Amino acid sequence: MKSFEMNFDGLVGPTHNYAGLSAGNVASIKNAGGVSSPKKAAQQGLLKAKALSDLGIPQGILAPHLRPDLSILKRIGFTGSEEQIIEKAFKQAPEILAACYSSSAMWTANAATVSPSADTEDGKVHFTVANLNNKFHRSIEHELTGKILKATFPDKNYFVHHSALPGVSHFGDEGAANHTRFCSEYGKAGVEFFVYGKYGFRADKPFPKVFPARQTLEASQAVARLHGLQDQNVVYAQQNPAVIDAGVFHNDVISVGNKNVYFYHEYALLDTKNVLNELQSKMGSEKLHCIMVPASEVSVQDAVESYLFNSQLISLEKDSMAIIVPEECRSNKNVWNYLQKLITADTPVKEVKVFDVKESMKNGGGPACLRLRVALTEKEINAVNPNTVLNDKLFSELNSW
Ligand code: SUG
Repeated sequence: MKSFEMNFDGLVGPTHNYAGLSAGNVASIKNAGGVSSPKKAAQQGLLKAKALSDLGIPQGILAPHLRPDLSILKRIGFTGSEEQIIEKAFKQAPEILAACYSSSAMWTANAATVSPSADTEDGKVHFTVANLNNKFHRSIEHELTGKILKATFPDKNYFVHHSALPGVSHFGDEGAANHTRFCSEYGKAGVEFFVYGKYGFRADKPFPKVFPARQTLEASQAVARLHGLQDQNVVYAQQNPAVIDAGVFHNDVISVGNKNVYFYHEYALLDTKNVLNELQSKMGSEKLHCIMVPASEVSVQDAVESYLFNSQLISLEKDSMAIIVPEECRSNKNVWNYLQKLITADTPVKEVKVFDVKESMKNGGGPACLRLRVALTEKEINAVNPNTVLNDKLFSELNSW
């Protein structure tokens, strides 16, 4: 049976802004108070999504959330008409109001963790919506995100939806940004790779000291349990706490995988050698191409500034891949030189495609942050809500809107 990887990009909402809400995310803090253009942001995101769809990669769009989130403002004691609530919050708690205006649901890599039907015990596609509990403005996303995902994947014969894990730091869960899947074909059983920043219940284990680790091992294990994954198809790895302290707040800022390719920075993980061995042994006869980017060529700082690893690795023809990178990779000399070398080296990555997603980048969201990957069989893809599928008509409707 045919299988696909479909990307669901978040449509940027009309309140997209730079409020400096994400400590540990260098771009968010650096650009706090800057002037945003929600319109440009939405158009940049749509252009990227449309270009991928034109390359033959199925593409969906997830709706933005209603903002400001008045229900939260009511819950914390603001009363009156909508205008009065906003006015009072603006006077008494402008930081909280800013958080309630955030368009952060656009980064759908944080919407959920998804396990394709080939990996799960019951043969259905499983979604666990991420609690995003490390940041207030993101912790208010999961309820509506869950509803959007249910409306996008409504057929219970194929899709199972789990609600967010308990909303405390012990179970901090940031969804697909800390999850990669390796496989030979999207429709065949693969190895699900969960990267966590710290242990939720073990203070004696390593953890970052400057910035928060948003994902715990226990959260990743809970997701694997909920999805009915087999131990022999799962690998857990701890992210290097030093890179979190250098601004790598999600694993997708320091590594990315697709099919049988793992593209990662030398310092991404804590115990690289053992992790790679485990990945290869669980992949069985399928050879995993591990492309390690050495710190001598691209520093962690280069990676954080350029978002080289927040790229999308997409499969074009058999065994050939393209890497979708943000403009910032072209303006960083070390990164650009590295990319030129990469596409001529003996790896499946043969092409670089550059996209301008600056509006999102200024909040620390690159091409890969804007998309949720869902591997689907032909039957499952036919069960996706057709109104969410990006085609010429939806593209032009959304652009004119
Ligand atoms: O959670 N930025 C987001 C960026 C998310 C990026 N996602 C992935 N790496 N997958 C975050 O830090 C900034 C909002 C502000 O400052 O206004 C923000 O939420």
